[in-house]
Amino acid sequence: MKNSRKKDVFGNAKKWILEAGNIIRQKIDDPLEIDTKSNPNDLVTTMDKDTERFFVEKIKSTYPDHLLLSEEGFGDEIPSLEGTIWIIDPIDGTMNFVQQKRNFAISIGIYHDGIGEIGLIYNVMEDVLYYAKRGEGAFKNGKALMPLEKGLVLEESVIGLNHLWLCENRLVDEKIMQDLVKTARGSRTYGSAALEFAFVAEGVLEGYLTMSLSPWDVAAGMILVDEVGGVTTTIDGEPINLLTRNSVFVGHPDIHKRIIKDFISKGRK
Ligand code: 2AM
Ligand code: CA
Repeated sequence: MKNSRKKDVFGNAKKWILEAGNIIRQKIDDPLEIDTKSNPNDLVTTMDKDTERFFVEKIKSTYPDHLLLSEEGFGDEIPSLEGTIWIIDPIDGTMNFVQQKRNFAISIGIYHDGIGEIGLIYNVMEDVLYYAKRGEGAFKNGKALMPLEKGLVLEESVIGLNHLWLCENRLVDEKIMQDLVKTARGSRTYGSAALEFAFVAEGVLEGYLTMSLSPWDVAAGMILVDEVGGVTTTIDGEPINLLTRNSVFVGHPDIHKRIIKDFISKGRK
């Protein structure tokens, strides 16, 4: 993407994400219509859909040549990553939004011919905006995030884990995952993949592993984490395919390497 175009796209994306967040904050106590999707705990609300429609309308009227891949389906059918594609989760952490009215984010990743150019993750209730532009670093409320510290060890790391890993036991041996949790200094489950990526980029979480995420859960976070020297792969260390669901393992490069070598490679089913 050309630099002048990128600046314009970033400016609008930032303006729209803050605007959408502001609307959500104003309506946070309004009654919600809640539906379920793939399972009884996979929630969607009118707010998810209205927020997604807000972005579709803005993007389509401003950039008619851009495409949109988004969670609630108001975007385009995306057969390939060719062109400029906005990959959007209007509310990441919908269960947190419904149950806690906090700890959720709007996530926007903008890709050009498959390359991540711009990522924004907005922690709506805390009014914290993380963003990154490829090659220009990552930022939190305008302040540059530092490159991830060298020489970290797992024994002093905090790892984000989705609880489904431990109880469903579908991909990795349960005992191995217990060993991982015992070896790390601590584990956390925040319930918003986008925020977990942002925390890895910020260096407050050394890794985050989960069984199955969609492109919109990871698109912005991957760009953010890449800018500070972090790594995002599937749990087997393979590249993420942004056209399908993937298992996801994002982290500090040393911790990522160690967890794959000493844990996942030994417990993979
Ligand atoms: P969502 O809130 O946008 O659905 C929860 O640990 C994290 O996993 C959230 O980022 C959530 O995104 C994501 N997730 C992806 N697929 C999910 C599913 N089928 N059910 C619940 N959470 C899912
Ligand atoms: Ca969502």
